[in-house]
Amino acid sequence: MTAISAQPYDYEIPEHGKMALVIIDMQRDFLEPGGFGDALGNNVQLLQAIVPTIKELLETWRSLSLPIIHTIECHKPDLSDCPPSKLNRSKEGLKIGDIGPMGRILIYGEAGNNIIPELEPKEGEIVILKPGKGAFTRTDLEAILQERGITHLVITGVTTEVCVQTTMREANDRGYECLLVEDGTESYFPEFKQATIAMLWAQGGIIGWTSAAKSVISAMSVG
Ligand code: C5J
Repeated sequence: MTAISAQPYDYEIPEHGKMALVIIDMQRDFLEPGGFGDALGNNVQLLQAIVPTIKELLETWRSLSLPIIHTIECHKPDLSDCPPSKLNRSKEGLKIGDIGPMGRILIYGEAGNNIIPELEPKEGEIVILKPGKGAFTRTDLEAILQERGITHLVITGVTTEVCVQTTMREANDRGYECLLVEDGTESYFPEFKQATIAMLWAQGGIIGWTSAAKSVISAMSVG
């Protein structure tokens, strides 16, 4: 069996079709200049730097006809799926549902809520609309994975310590074998990214594995 060189040890690639690429929340409002993240004073260039890497992984998965999952953090226009505990937390005054630079913040269908054009999903790829930080919370993701026999998740996206880490922990608890691509994920706070990576594979891979995109792609090409 082919394996990906990873931390804390090699990650075995399962049989064809069982390993999905997961791309978390690569949305315009988080990544683009003039978006919500930018308006809050975050350096969105940090997040933009991972786009070519994720694109390369996406092309690899597409060329091998392997399952691809995109997620979008979003809410219904009436906010009925947004608990007060999430709605009321905002440091800068702008809240979910308010008008931001690219439409209502985190509302499905608004311009800023869309996935960036470079990584736009193609027909047949799975798109999970998630109201929480984790992609399993109040979504059909687990049922979809079970139906398709997917057991392994190669995870990318933003932000490392929030939606990416939460999703990986949720997946790990459900029995999925997860690998985070280190240069395929980013945070507005580099120290949070590094801390997340270190804690995921501590204690013999307590949450899973991490690896570089080039190691993933070269193992996929061989396998
Ligand atoms: C994500 C967030 N996608 N940081 N959202 O991480 O609120």
